[in-house]
Amino acid sequence: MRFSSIYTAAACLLSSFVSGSSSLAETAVVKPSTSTSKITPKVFIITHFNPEAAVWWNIPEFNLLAQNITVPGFSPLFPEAHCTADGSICQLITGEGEINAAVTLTSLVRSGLFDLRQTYFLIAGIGGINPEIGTTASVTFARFSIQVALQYELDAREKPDNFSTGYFPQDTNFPDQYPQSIYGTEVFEVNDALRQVAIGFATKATLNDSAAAATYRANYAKSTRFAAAAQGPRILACDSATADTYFSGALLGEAFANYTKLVTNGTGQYCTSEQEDNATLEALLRGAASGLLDFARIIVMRSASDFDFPPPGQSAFFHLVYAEQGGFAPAVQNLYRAGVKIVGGIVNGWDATYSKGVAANNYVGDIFGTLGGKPDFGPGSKFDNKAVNLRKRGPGRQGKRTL
Ligand SMILES: *[C@@H]1O[C@H](CO)[C@@H](O)[C@H](O)[C@H]1NC(C)=O
Ligand SMILES: *[C@@H]1O[C@H](CO)[C@@H](O)[C@H](O)[C@H]1NC(C)=O
Ligand SMILES: *[C@@H]1O[C@H](CO)[C@@H](O)[C@H](O)[C@H]1NC(C)=O
Ligand SMILES: *[C@@H]1O[C@H](CO)[C@@H](O)[C@H](O)[C@H]1NC(C)=O
Ligand SMILES: *[C@@H]1O[C@H](CO)[C@@H](O)[C@H](O)[C@H]1NC(C)=O
Ligand SMILES: *[C@H]1O[C@H](CO)[C@@H](O)[C@H](O)[C@H]1NC(C)=O
Repeated sequence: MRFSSIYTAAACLLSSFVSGSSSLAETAVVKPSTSTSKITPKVFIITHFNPEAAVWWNIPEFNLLAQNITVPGFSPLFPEAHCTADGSICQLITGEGEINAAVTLTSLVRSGLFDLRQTYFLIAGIGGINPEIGTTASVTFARFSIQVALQYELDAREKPDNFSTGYFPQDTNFPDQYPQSIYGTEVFEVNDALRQVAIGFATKATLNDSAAAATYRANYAKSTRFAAAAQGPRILACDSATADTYFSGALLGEAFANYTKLVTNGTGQYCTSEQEDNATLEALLRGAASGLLDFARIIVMRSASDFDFPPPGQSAFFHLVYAEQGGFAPAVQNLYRAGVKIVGGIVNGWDATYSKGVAANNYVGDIFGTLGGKPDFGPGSKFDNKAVNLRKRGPGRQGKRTL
């Protein structure tokens, strides 16, 4: 409430000047110095809806509910950032989906309430998991974040017979062709050295699981293709796909795995699906381009609440809508269990190590190279020149068919 009450006081002060009313005595208690002091978090935890956020509350390690800070532009459902009393650890809730994530993070970055230049951002959310790579209740750390549904789509009933899926990249005429219309949010790459640090910390956690999750994942043991799904939860390094559409089923899972490979030049390995990360990353990228934060201090952590495609012999519809997959509770729990090791590791090692940052040894940024450097994904030189041209051409479909 600290900042919101200051705003209220400032608004009173202003209106008293305007109206000539006599409420100055009340507002005089506000110390001017407080109104310019910014919260300087060491770690900002980014969650997306209430269950992901609440798992961090009332924990023994720190109290995120010591300060609630109203941030203009946050979701009407989640208007406040939550911080420890000293402001060293904060949390926000974006609201779900790409639009909520982009607007909330943009509002945070531009609020003027926080100094984020040294802040580590820990994206801590649940997602679907590719059963070829892992299982429910696992905690994954992405290097690439891919906006997979930013493609053309035909309902599969109307697709040409030679298409493997109804999705095909924009300005192409067949699935698996490199997209010829680039919006700039297709791929983000985060600091891999920091990812390894985060994985090192997370590995110290004892992961939670549930009997229901164990029962459901046993269904995947019927196929060797899904050996990873049948094992218990783990910490995994693999990439994350963003789409507003909550897709499910073997064919879309495979189509988006193919697309992830395509746009990362074979480097990215699709393992989790979620609805926010690319939007969060785009907002942070623009903040970094304005010098407001360090894009090399972002960790993309997603735990697995459900499988994105069904076990052998089960329909995609039943799997999505009716099956008791059992992964939600342990996945949410594991965001905290793995995440708190990361937060603690960064905060405890702040002076010696983390205040300085973790030097990246890979390309860090977006597909345009906005922050400098050349993307190490995408078909190299072909992409490097084209992206710039496409960007200059203006947004959206205007550039279509003229390439
Ligand atoms: C912050 O908000 C939470 C509810 O979201 C509440 O439980 C807590 O008491 C609030 N903290 C303060 C300091 O007002
Ligand atoms: C796929 O089928 C469509 C429609 O019949 C045809 O126009 C196109 O050339 C085919 N593409 C390939 C790569 O075979
Ligand atoms: C998982 O977490 C739940 C809720 O906190 C707890 O009841 C359960 O005992 C935990 N199970 C394991 C295996 O850690
Ligand atoms: C994914 O790519 C493989 C290899 O190119 C292809 O055989 C398969 O049909 C694709 N799957 C989908 C659903 O597009
Ligand atoms: C993309 O992959 C090819 C080989 O698969 C490689 O020659 C090329 O340099 C890669 N491009 C980038 C930008 O990494
Ligand atoms: C979204 O983020 C993922 C990584 O989290 C990245 O692989 C992907 O390219 C991003 N997609 C878009 C459209 O930004």
